[in-house]
Amino acid sequence: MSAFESYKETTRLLQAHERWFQESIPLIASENVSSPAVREALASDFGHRYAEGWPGERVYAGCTYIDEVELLCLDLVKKLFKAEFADVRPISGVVSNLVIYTAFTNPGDTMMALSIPCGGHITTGKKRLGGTAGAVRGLDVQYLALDYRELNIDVERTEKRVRKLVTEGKTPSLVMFGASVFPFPHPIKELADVFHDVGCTIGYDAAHVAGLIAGEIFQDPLKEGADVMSLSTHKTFFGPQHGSVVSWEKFSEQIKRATFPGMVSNHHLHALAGVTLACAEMLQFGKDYSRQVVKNAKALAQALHEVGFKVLAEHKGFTESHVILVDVTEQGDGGTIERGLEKANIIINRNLLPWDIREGRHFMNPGGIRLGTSEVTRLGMKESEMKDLAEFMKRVVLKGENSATVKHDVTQFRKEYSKLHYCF
Ligand code: DSN
Repeated sequence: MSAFESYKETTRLLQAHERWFQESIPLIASENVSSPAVREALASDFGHRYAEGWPGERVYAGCTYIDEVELLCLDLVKKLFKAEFADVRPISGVVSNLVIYTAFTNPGDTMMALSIPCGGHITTGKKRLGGTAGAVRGLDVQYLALDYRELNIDVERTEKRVRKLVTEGKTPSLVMFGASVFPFPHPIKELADVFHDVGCTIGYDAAHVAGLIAGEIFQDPLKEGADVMSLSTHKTFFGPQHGSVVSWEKFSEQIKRATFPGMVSNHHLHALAGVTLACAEMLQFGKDYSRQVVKNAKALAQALHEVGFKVLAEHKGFTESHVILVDVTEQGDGGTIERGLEKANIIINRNLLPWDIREGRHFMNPGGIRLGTSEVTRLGMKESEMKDLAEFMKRVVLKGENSATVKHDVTQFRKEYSKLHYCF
């Protein structure tokens, strides 16, 4: 392909992708869409500039307006998360977690977190699995115990594990609450003393639930005992792809230093401007939005359950967040089902169930699928539409209907939901 043909082809692919997503039902729990104002910020001149350092102490000239935006962003983030201190420079959730590891641990330290099959994120993974905490920061990752039925951290077993680690001379210096499969608030309050009493810093990865925390519909980690919290700004929080760390004033210097010069040089100023706009949107519309996200997740879970899917945690209403986990082992495997739904323009992701590895399943063909309702909520869908989504999924997965027929109906259905809600 010539240079110009490659150029044209890239443009064509971008347009084809946009069109496809406008005709699809987006149910990936870690995704969302940002407002037109945020998208405009992403294309602004801020994206061409450098601003290393803290506002007012930059390494470059030309930062007059950038500094003002960043100071606004800091104020808004502190307000939304009721935090004494914020650093909005980490450029992603992964980088935000690395800032926490750098600020609060030394290589070789023990860190506790959920394992990946139990919903943990790759950033909290062990070295042998290539996880960020183990492979990049050199931490010895030990697991928090998960109660499979409750889909939440088991307080009693975790407490025992901490005591055992202390007697083995492996006292954890950091625990990371939070997860990528995160249907219920984690027991920070119940475990805060257990960790603090052994000198362990309590971290919380709010990547998935930041929008729900800001909307005051989920737990408030800092109030419940967390020392520091990392964010992604683009999952339930509906900004551009970026990160942030919030904490208490007493930890501000070590976090600032870990971020710069530790983890970022430039901090993607176009994204920072987008985050600032999204924070203002969240402040104005976040309570209504986050309540509807959770209502939709519960309604989707209930509707899927009623049409015949095995949605986990039925006995506790399936979820208190944006995410639900479905066991699809009776229908096949998560990988095949993900591909089948994609052909019908229903975009979900396959997911390990906590017991999958033990039962010999693999992340390519796991026993589960994960669904999230943030993006469909932003598109204006409510509880009644969740029944339509469950019906589409039933036709593909349970009835084996031709994907092309369902795709046609999904495309027609999506035409009613082209406007973005919860923005100015
Ligand atoms: N892997 C992403 C998720 O889907 O949860 C987070 O980075």
